[in-house]
Amino acid sequence: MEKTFVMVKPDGVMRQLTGKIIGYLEQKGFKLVALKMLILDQALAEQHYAEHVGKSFFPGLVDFITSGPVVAMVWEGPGVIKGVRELMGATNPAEALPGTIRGQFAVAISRNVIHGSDSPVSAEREIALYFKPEEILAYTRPTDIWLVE
Ligand code: D4T
Repeated sequence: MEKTFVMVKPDGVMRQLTGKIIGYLEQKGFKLVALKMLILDQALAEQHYAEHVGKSFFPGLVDFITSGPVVAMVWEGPGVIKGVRELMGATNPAEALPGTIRGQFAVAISRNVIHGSDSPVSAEREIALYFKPEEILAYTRPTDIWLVE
């Protein structure tokens, strides 16, 4: 089954939005299969955002993402990578549609509450960055027969 990496960023944790964000993805029907709380060090932050090295916003991005706890998760479900990106809304919360997580909970691009992998390649890379294979659980929910054919 398709998996994606999702992270509640330090602003989301500090603003006590973690429960709402998890609830939002749960209500959709996606399955939480791994979760941990951690504070990113400089090295992990630079690996996570390797594609943005050299951009003007990179130093601020690394300072922000290492500034407090994050909640790192793996979610599973049909079409979960694109599905989570759509539920998150546009990177810039000013452009995120009402009803999306960023549309509801954020106003600034540098404080956009949540991260989700943007492709299967990113999902695989990011999951491996935060989780060992044995930390990702396989289980069946009683609701699976009502959510997944
Ligand atoms: P992440 O990776 O955090 O989920 O965000 P997106 O996938 O939606 O967007 P991104 O990789 O383009 O940007 C990564 C991260 O950098 C912040 N950012 C981005 C910023 O502070 N200023 C900027 O101009 C841009 C483009 C927001 C998300």
